[in-house]
Amino acid sequence: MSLELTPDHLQQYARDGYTIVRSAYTAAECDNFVLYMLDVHAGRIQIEGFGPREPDDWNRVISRNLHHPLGLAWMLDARLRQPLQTLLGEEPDGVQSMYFYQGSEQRRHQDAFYLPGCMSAWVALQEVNAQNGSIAIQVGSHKKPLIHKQDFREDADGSKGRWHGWNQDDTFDALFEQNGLPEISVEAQKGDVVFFDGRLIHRGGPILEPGSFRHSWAGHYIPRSYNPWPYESYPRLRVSFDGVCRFTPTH
Ligand SMILES: O=C(O)CCC(=O)C(=O)O
Ligand SMILES: [Fe+2]
Repeated sequence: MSLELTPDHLQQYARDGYTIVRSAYTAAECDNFVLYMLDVHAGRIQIEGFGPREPDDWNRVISRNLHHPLGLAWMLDARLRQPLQTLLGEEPDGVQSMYFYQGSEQRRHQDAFYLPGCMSAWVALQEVNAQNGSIAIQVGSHKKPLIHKQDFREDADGSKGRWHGWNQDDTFDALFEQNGLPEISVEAQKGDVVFFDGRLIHRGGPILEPGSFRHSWAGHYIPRSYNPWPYESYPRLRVSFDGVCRFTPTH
């Protein structure tokens, strides 16, 4: 079983840098994940490295080298394999997942700045809207420049990167302005999945109802043959859809 990407999905992804597959997951699957993560949060389910947390700590859960079982199952869900392969042009490896209890209001960024080569599958586990914080994306920005870590560097010979001296968050706003493309809010229903290009500029939109829940989950994937990795002292775990784990070679 797989999620079907229609020609319209493929055209939109190529043109706009994202596409939405509606009702990809059942309500029961989403509810089950939410209950599990609330149980992990409260310590009713105990998993080493994942809680329990302080009652008011609803920060996102980021999994890179340590995955909890259900997050790993979602990251490697067989239905995602074919669409990711189509969009990446190659067999995907999962490199990260994030669980959001609440909207992030994260400032504008490109995921491929943090995880070069990546694309994302972002799933609404409940209705996501302006009240609980949608995600906002700059349509078509994946075809514009990508900010790289080395843009902030000054090399030994004194040569400076394009964004040297800038506050990192501010650079994405500056690039957003420079691109001059429209920004839209993505509103999603429970079970919808948004596939988006890692170069797309996006952010966690404002939350009109502070403290409200916005259960959602994102998986990040890279092509199997893709090796560049900017964090030289940190090996990166990558997991194939066959469940094979390996580390990206460090350079
Ligand atoms: O869900 C959000 O608020 C932000 C999501 C995001 O930045 C991502 O999935 O890469
Ligand atoms: Fe992101």
